[in-house]
Amino acid sequence: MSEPFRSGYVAIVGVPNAGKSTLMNSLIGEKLAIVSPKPQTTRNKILGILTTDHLQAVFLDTPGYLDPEYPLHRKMMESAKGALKESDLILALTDISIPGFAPIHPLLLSHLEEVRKKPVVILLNKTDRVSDDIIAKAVVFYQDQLPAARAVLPVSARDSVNLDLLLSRIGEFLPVHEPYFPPDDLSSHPVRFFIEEIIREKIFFQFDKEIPYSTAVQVIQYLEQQDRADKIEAEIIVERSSQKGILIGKNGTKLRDLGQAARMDIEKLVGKQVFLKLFVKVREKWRRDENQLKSFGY
Ligand SMILES: Nc1nc2c(ncn2[C@@H]2O[C@H](COP(=O)(O)OP(=O)(O)OP(=O)(O)O)[C@@H](O)[C@H]2O)c(=O)[nH]1
Ligand SMILES: [Mg+2]
Repeated sequence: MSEPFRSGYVAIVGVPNAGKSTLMNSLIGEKLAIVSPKPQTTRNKILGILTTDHLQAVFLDTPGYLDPEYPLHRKMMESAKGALKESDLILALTDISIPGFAPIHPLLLSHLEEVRKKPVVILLNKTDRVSDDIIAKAVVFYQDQLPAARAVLPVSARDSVNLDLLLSRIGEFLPVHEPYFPPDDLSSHPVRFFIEEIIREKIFFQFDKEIPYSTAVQVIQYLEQQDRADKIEAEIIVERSSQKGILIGKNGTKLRDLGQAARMDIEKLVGKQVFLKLFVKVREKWRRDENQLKSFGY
C-alpha cells in the first residue's frame, strides 16, 4: 500500500541573517524570497510551496527575530508569530558560523512557548563555514537552548547540504492531509509583491547605512501589453529628502543603476521584457505610522 499524502504549513524562524530565505529558496528550487548579506531583509511572511509525490510543504519564510525598535519592527514580529500559529511544523534556523553561537532570541522562545504542542526542528545553518568540531558543539548548545526540540539537523542552505534529509524529516511531522494548493503553484503572492521585493533587494545591495531600512516599495501601475514590453511604475518611499537625494544620485545615475538591476530580475520573473519606471517619494517617519505601514503592506 502506498503511503498516505501529507500536507502542512512549515514556519521558518530565527535571527536576522540566519539564512531563512535562502533555505526556503533552496528547498523550493526557485528564488522566491529575496536574500541579502544585510540583516532584516525579509519584512513579511512569505509563502513558498513545495509539492512532491508524497507531500506538500507550505513554507512560511519570516522576518528575523529582533528587539523591536519601531512599529515596522513590531509588525515584522507579529508576522513571524502569525507564521508560528499557522504552522504544523516549526524550523528554528540558527547561524553556527557566529563565533560562540547566538542564543535563540528571547522573543522567539516566548512565542514558541505559546505554541508548545507544535513540533520544532532546530536547523544549524552555514555548516559550510565551520569545522565538524564546531557542528558537534552547536548540536549540544542548541539542544540545551530548546530541550523540547524534536531533532537537531546541521544544514547548509546555500549549498543545499542535508536538505534531502530535512525534507524526509519534514514529511514525518506533517499531518496526513490533502494538498492545500495545486501541485504547480510555487506561491500565493501576487506578481506585484515579488516585483516590490526585487526592487527592495537591489536597494539592500546598492545602498548602505540606514537607506535599506528606511525604504519601502510600492508598484503603482502594472500595464500588461500584448506583443510589447509590460509597463511597470513603482514608488520607492523614503523617510527624508536627504535619502531621496542619495537614492537618485548625481544626474540620476544611482536610480538608473537600481532600475536596471531590478528590471533584469523582474523580466526573469514575468518571462518577458518590461519597462520599469521608478519614482522616489518622501513620507516622513513612515516606519512609525500605522496607516502608512498598512498601505505599504506591513
Ligand atoms: N556560507 C553560507 N551563507 C549562507 C547560508 N545560508 C544563507 N547564507 C547567507 O547569509 C546571508 C543572509 O541570508 P538570508 O537568506 O537573507 O537570511 P535571512 O535569515 O532570510 O535574513 P533576514 O530576512 O534578514 O531575517 C546571505 O548573504 C546568504 O547568502 C549558508 O548555508 N552558508
Ligand atoms: Mg529573509
